[in-house]
Amino acid sequence: MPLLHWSPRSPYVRKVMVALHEKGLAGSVRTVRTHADPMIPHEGLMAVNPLSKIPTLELDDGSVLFDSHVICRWADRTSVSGPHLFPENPMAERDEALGTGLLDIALPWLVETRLRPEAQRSAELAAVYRTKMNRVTDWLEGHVPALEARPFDIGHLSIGVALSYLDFRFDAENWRAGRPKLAEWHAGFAARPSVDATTFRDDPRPQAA
Ligand SMILES: N[C@@H](CCC(=O)N[C@@H](CS)C(=O)NCC(=O)O)C(=O)O
Repeated sequence: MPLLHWSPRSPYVRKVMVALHEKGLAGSVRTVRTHADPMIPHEGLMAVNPLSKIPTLELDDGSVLFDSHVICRWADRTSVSGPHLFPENPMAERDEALGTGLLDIALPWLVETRLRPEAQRSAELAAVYRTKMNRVTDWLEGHVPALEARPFDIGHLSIGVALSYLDFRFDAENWRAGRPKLAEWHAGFAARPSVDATTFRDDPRPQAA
């Protein structure tokens, strides 16, 4: 059975978990809790993914897949059940890039504001991340009719997970304020069984390998 390097804290992993649930594959993949710390390269993980990142999926034939985009595509190709996550419409993958791009802002923002030793934190960088987060969510507020006009795909999945991650780590930013359409759209996303089954959680970290 394929083995997924997994964490309940990682939004990129959650993208994959939601995709596996949507495609009816959640019971066909084992998970192993892997702590991928950007400051501590993980020897065990690097043996299969030299980038030392999760999600990483080890397949039965010994081949390895990363990153979240590639694994979600694999899930879509592997199972015909559930929504077609990667349709011909390029807007699906454009919106996937937007959701993942929001995560690519949120993760370093988290490092900058909470994880880096206080003396090394940059208020300037944190302000840049906040500006970008606000611009992306403003853009999305105007983009809700386009999201609602097409069936659920990887774009909805990626944007929905990114907004859920803002709730998990940046609740005080209150992204819903002034964005009622996006808030309503996200409530519909959060009600999907695949999303409900894969919530973020600050579990105890495993020992470094
Ligand atoms: N582009 C990658 C990003 C994956 C990523 O950055 N994952 C984080 C965990 S949330 C990680 O493994 N960080 C460890 C590191 O950067 O060394 C994807 O979409 O899968």
